[in-house]
Amino acid sequence: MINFEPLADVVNNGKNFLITTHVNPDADAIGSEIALYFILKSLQKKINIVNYSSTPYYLQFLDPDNAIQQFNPEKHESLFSEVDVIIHVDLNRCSRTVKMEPYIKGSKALKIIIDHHEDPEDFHDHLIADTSYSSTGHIIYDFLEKTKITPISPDIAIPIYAAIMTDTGSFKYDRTTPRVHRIAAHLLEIGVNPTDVYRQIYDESKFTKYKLLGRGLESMTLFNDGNLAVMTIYQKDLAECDALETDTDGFINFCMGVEKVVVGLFFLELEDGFKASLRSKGNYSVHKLAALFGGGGHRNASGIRIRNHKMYEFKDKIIEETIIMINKGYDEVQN
Ligand SMILES: [Mn+2]
Repeated sequence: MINFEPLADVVNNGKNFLITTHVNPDADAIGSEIALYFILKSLQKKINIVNYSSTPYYLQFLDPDNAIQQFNPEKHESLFSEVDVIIHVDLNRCSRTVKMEPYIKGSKALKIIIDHHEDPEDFHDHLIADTSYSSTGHIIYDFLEKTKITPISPDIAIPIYAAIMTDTGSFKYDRTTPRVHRIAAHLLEIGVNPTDVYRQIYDESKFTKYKLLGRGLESMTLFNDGNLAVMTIYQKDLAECDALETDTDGFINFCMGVEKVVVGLFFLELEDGFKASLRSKGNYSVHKLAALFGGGGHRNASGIRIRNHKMYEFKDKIIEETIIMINKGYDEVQN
């Protein structure tokens, strides 16, 4: 059980807040930022939200005030000395803020992490974290419920619902507990329209995404007797389909839909390196696998991002280590 008192103290006593999250933010990252923004706004605090990445088009509806700014060193440098609190949501490693990292680490502001990933880095003053939570949005909900610091308005309920819905894979992953459904029910009572939130995130995609998905599905390959599925997208595919990195969000799930597959790997070539998304079922821990290559995340969902190296230098090695992990059997820690 998380002790929310330190966070309540900071929220009550802080005056000038900076909120940020990880590179390529998902709906849990953006939803948690916006929920916090409306909480702090209701308490008349000064708030800036600054992210390294721009907000994906299908998440912009979560930011009705257009509060999120994209990081620009010239514009934001002074902010890091002006604010008295920096809150990092859905973030376990400061390097996941990319070029913001030196500014964050150099700032004298009080640093808070609100997160549910494994192995948080020690760069914080207060860690509000628990890996058993479905999402960071879920932690923020509990914070509100426990402390009653402000009522849960629809403005706060919508981004929290989006965070929980997406991080549970629309209420199907294994942290979809009765409690998660009770929270969702409460958020619906407050006024969240679940059809509308789902549609805006998943059913308003650009056609280019589906052209690119075709390339991804075509590339899918099975290894190790069919229990490992690998999908790959190259820069060439992005260019030819006129698609963006964010269009690949969710492609990994198609690897997990294949019978017998227990681990899925999605490789995306980037302009300055590559990223790999790792997913697993049950007790197979892709978090440990990702950690071998400097990545991290959760037991069943992790990521690796490597800059200044070509994808081919690492891809075979990552597949090799995945097969070793699968053949070793279940994660020894879980048994
Ligand atoms: Mn999350």
